[in-house]
Amino acid sequence: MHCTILGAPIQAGSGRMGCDMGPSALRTAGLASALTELGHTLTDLGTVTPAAFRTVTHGNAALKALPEITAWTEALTEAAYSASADAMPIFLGGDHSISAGTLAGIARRAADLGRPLFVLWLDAHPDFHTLDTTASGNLHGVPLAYASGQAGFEGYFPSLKAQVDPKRICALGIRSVDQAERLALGKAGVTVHDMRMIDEHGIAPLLRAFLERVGAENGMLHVSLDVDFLDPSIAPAVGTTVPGGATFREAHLVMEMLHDSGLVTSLDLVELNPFLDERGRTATLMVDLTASLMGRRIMDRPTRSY
Ligand code: Z70
Ligand code: MN
Ligand code: MN
Repeated sequence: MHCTILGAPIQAGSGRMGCDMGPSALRTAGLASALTELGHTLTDLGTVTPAAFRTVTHGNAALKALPEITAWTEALTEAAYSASADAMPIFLGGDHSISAGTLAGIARRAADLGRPLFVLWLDAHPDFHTLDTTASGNLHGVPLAYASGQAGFEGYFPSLKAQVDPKRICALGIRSVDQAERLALGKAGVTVHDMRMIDEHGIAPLLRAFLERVGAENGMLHVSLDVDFLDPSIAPAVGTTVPGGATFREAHLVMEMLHDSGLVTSLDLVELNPFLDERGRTATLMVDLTASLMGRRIMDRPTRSY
């Protein structure tokens, strides 16, 4: 497979500093060689440049860095659209606000190709706030709501050329949800597999059911991997740790199943804050998980088709 790597060093969406070092840490942890060792070719397109900042005011006084995030979203939408023309783009955050742009661009690509776009959101949080409902004002809490066309972004974020159908989103690993998000997710019809579901059923059947849907519709699949999907004991380098996350084995299993499905067409690696890491272990884990998604395996086995 041919991959393109794009750095999106945004940190203003997380409300603290450090995520701007994420792309650098992922490269240092050996992302490129992990991919080439698996036989993939890649082009590192470097760092995306945000559009010019506009002065904007919004009634929600809690909002942080709105001009900066909208400027990045504008540039990332274009970058994601271009990068998905003939390769699998891998977007290096940066906090999760990068996905406002990556999803908007990929959705436009999918619309061009006439294929349905599915999204697997691997995160402790659903990031389904609107500009009106976020209480923290941290815009890494809104990308999924924006890209799936929820109301309240008009006039602030770039208008969407194509949106993600909320019914084609599966959020997995969720364990921190605000009340406004809970209501909006239900209303929009997003599939949310929270930690209780994972504990009751196991992660594999939940993912398999989703992959079967993607395969049945010949869908494209965008995977958005937030560091805090993982348990903080194995992934300390994140500003918003939530206990009870995915284990090392669950996370690798998800990635291996994604690889076997052959369905993944784009990937976000987000929320890595290298300032909070312990000797690069979280960056290394994120690279290892990417390698599993791209075909690294313990033993050869027959692939499963969906
Ligand atoms: C909370 C908020 C969030 C990521 C934390 C948390 C949002 N719902 N998103 N980490 N990636 O502040 O809106
Ligand atoms: Mn997130
Ligand atoms: Mn999160």
